Amino acid sequence: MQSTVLRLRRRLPKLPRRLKSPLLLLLLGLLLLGWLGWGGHSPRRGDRHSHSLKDWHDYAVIEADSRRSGLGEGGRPASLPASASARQKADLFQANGFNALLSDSIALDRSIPDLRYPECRSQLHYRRLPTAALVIPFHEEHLSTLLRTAVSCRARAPPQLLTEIILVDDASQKPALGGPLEAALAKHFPQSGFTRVLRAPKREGLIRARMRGIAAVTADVVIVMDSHCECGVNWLPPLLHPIAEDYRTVVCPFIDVINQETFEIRSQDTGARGSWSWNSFHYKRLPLLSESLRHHAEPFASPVMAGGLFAMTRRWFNELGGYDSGLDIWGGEQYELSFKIWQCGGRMLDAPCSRVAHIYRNFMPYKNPSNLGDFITRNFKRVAEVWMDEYKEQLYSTNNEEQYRLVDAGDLTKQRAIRERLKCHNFDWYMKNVAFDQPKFYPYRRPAKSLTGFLKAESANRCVAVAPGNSKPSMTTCGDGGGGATLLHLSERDEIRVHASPPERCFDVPDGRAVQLFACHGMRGNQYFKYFPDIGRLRHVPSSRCVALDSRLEQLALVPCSKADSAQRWAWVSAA
Ligand code: UD2
Ligand code: MN
Repeated sequence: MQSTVLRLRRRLPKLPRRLKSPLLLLLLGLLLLGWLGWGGHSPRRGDRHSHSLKDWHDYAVIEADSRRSGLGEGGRPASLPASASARQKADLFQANGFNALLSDSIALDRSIPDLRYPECRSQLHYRRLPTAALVIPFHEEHLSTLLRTAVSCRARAPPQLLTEIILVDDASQKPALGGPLEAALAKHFPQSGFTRVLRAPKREGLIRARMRGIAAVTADVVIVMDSHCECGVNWLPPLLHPIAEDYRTVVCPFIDVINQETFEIRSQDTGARGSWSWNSFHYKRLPLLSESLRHHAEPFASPVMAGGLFAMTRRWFNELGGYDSGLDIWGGEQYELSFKIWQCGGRMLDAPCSRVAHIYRNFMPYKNPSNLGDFITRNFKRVAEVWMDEYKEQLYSTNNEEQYRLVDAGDLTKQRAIRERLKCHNFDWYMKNVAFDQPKFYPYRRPAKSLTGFLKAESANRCVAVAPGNSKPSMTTCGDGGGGATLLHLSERDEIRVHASPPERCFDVPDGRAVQLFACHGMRGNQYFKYFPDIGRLRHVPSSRCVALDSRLEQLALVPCSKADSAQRWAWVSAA
């Protein structure tokens, strides 16, 4: 503060002394307003200089919604009549992952609850906003939930802004998604050319299906949506407003929850920033920063999008080369797009005043092509190899590591060329500037530096014992102070030394299958281990495999690292 004032004083040398202090006060006042965050605020009714802004609410639609009554109206929980067939309900639930039979009894244009913060009701947005197209990929979606997505988003969007809806059929087999879908679209959207259905000749996965849809868009902005959503009050203008200021800003709505059983619509929480966990690469969330808590209706920066719902200019999407077309079926694309948006000079915001509800389900109801192998790990590896630099090792060494190493990520030259061409920041920049508090909530898993104690299998009360003449460690019951277990030392040279028997012997894996004992050589090689205390993993570095309790042979086996395998979890129990 002091130095700001001083700097200001120095910049005003020519002014008469009398004028200096009022001017300073004015400048300080403006600075203070800036600090309070007023500068970044969305304008609202009553603000001055709002001639280029307007209230985009469609009060006729809001009013009509408020007068509706019936099953599921207002997003209230619904249920099927007692006469409904339990068998049919169960079959449709199994095929869709949600109560599709109930969906068929709820109006496509049902009313929804206004879950927004009250401040959103008076938010103004630019009078001139870019046009937008909705792109909805679907694979074996239930007809009524698919139609409801299009109908509800259209009904609550200004017609001059939402100019087209493109549905991309990712090789669905359900008969209802053929002729009946087209007939229903013609009925609900009579305006010629407003909806289009593109049909992929063979199964592509949601990533390439989205790209097929986006390539057909003529509007300025693309809005990607899952095929089982419902749009909230005035959902579109808050997405477009920040984009109108900068075509490289990508904006996500808040995602509310449509209950899979009752179709009730509720909010998830009061908002959060997107993130991931290192030891699963699952989408996770970070708490809001204090500034957003104070101005909770204002858009805020988010490191990662949830994936399915976002608004982005066609121009920026294309400049980024779209998605990596080598990503198959499902998964990882939210990271790919988020990382490159940020690393290559754009930014990503969540807009609390734009709400879209989505049916979350507990299982994936559709089948995936069996010839693609483990496509999720491959997708993750493609993203990590192109964008995450040295941070990728965090991902590999604390997950199903051997799988990550074995999977062939395929050709990455095109993706790396994009990063090169756009002179994108590296991942370290992203971690420090965008996901700066991520490690606080999802910490890096670091190996221990050195430890002394008894090695205990967490899946059983078994501890490692080394008898003087044996060539392999064996197992014994862990007792007080170790019982019959042998004191081991994880050294700073990353070897596991057996203290008991001079000359000291070390864990060694000469055959890649089981832990044996050899004279310590201090050269790492086959004696090179890392222990990750947070996940209890004891990893043999040269083979990228993990030590597991072989309870049948009562020895230490080397197996592919797996998070699910409890036999691979080890605790280092202190001797005291
Ligand atoms: C979440 C995201 C989804 C995507 C995915 C990870 C939300 C609300 N959803 O998926 O958008 O980021 O995580 O990749 O953020 N689909 C196809 N072809 C396929 C498989 C799916 O077109 O082979 C469609 C499907 O009909 C749906 C969309 O892709 O419209 C997403 O699939 P989902 O709803 O099964 O996945 P979800 O919600 O778990
Ligand atoms: Mn979904």
